[in-house]
Amino acid sequence: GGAMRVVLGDQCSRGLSALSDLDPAADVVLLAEVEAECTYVRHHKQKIALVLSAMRHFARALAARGVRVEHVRLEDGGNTGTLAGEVERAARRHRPARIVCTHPGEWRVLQDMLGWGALTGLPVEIRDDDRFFCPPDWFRDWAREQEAMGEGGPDAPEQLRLEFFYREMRRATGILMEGDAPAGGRWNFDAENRRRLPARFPVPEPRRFPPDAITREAMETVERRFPGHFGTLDAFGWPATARDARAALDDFVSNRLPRFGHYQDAMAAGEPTLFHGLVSTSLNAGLLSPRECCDAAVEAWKAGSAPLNAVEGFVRQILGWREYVRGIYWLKMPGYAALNALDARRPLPWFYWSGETDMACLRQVVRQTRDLAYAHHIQRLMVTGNFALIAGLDPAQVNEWYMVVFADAYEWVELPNTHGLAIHADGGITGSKPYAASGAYINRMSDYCRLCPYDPKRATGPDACPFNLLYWDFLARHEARFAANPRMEPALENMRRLGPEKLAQVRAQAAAFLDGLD
Ligand code: FAD
Ligand code: DLZ
Ligand code: SF4
Repeated sequence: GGAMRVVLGDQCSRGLSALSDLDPAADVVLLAEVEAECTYVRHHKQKIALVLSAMRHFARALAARGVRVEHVRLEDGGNTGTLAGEVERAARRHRPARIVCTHPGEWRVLQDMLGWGALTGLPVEIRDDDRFFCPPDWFRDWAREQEAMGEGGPDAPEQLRLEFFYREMRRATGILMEGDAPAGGRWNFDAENRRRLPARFPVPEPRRFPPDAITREAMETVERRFPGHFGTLDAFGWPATARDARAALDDFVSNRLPRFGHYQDAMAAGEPTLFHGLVSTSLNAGLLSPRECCDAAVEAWKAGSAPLNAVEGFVRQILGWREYVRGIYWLKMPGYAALNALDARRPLPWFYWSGETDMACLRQVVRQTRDLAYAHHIQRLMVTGNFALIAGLDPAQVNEWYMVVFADAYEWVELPNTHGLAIHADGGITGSKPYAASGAYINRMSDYCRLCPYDPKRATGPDACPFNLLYWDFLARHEARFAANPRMEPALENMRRLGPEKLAQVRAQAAAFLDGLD
């Protein structure tokens, strides 16, 4: 017997390690659509449709190359509904000599996979997922070194910082390097990447990919099987094949990358995507490689069609942040998911699902998320994330929300962004200080406040912006903890400048606002 090679829904990559030495004469490839993966969180309808469509396209492409493919569809009779159940069933049918897999993206699935050997009585080989730049072991060693160098010793998590990691990755890959030096003489052009979008600034429509017959069928399956899941399918336009994913990347590089840098942190009403790449769904499902993305951006810079600040900014997100959060995830799981450093306990307000709130910024972001399964980084971090942080929302519920609502959500990337960057539940493993901000930040970086009944300049009175109330209340609530962090000193200083009387007034109003949320 040959090998049974298991391909998960986010492993639809030609170069997948589990397929590298495939013998079409002897081997079989298993792709299993299963209920459990569609419902372990109630994913956005677009995410499920995308993954099912990608699996169906991929299975077809393999079969067209003469590979024996066992593709179990969600609605096939006898489908056990779980990955383990389908692996066992397929092993009984095909009697392979061994099972070959690629390391899964989620800790939960790894635990499952580690049991497949006992379940089938077959040897199971789990290969590294080499679709990333940085192997988890390499990250582990790097993190240990950083911790050892930190003044606080091995328990000082503050030493794991993106910037240093990113430079190592630049050196290791040679991307945007000129010999030993960073291209253009600087590692980081962030300071140039914080512009507000000028009024009536033209924003190109990103290319959408109208659903083909396979995607339409996947969408019908989703409507039939998961009608109660969050979100709508009407605007589905994600690429579901490697070829379309590449076309989407090219569309970004030609039409949006040149302005990606300057407006990376901007937000604008009615502009859900601005100059962003829209590549995360493809990257995470395996339709696009991170190397391809970085190379395409660097090519544009070399050809003179995109400036370095934009190209470096984009490369940093993929070569830096994406790899960094994955490293943190595998270093810190499973404990990471349960962290709650700020002891946040408040339940997630209903408007996160309904969009029914008079806060214009939150309304815009939640509604576009429902319709598109997408929000860009600053919306995720500084609107829904910031509100969750300063309102003290329960990390487990916040985490679940982020897993549910986005088409690119997989726990390895979602969890460190949520528990780390957005709500600081990890106490500083990912970033050295919480990204807490008042309404002034949202007002500076967007035009949302013009649509809002609240006033971003007020912190008391009936039209005080809730972000202001909650921001000051958040700082006061955690003053003792934050006083130990020098990076929080300027914020605490501003808070103290309000004076005890005004602060008490703001906090009383914050308490009333929070009571009204439940
Ligand atoms: P662009 O802005 O064009 O960036 C290019 C690429 O860089 C992205 O596609 C992504 O692959 C990578 N990238 C950018 N920022 C990050 C980051 N902070 N971490 C990891 N990769 C990054 N990204 C996900 O892919 N899945 C998630 O579930 C997810 N959840 C998030 C939750 C929160 C609270 C926050 C603050 C961020 C989250 N991100 C997540 C990161 C980021 O917001 C998205 O990757 C990005 O918005 C995707 O859109 P884009 O492709 O247009 O990105
Ligand atoms: C996300 C997802 C969905 C919705 N459905 C399936 C599926 O039916 N079969 C499958 O193999 N994978 C699916 N996936 C992707 C897995 O959830 C993903 O592989 C794990 O979360 C690990 O990243
Ligand atoms: Fe959001 Fe406050 Fe601006 Fe309203 S005023 S849009 S709540 S930041």
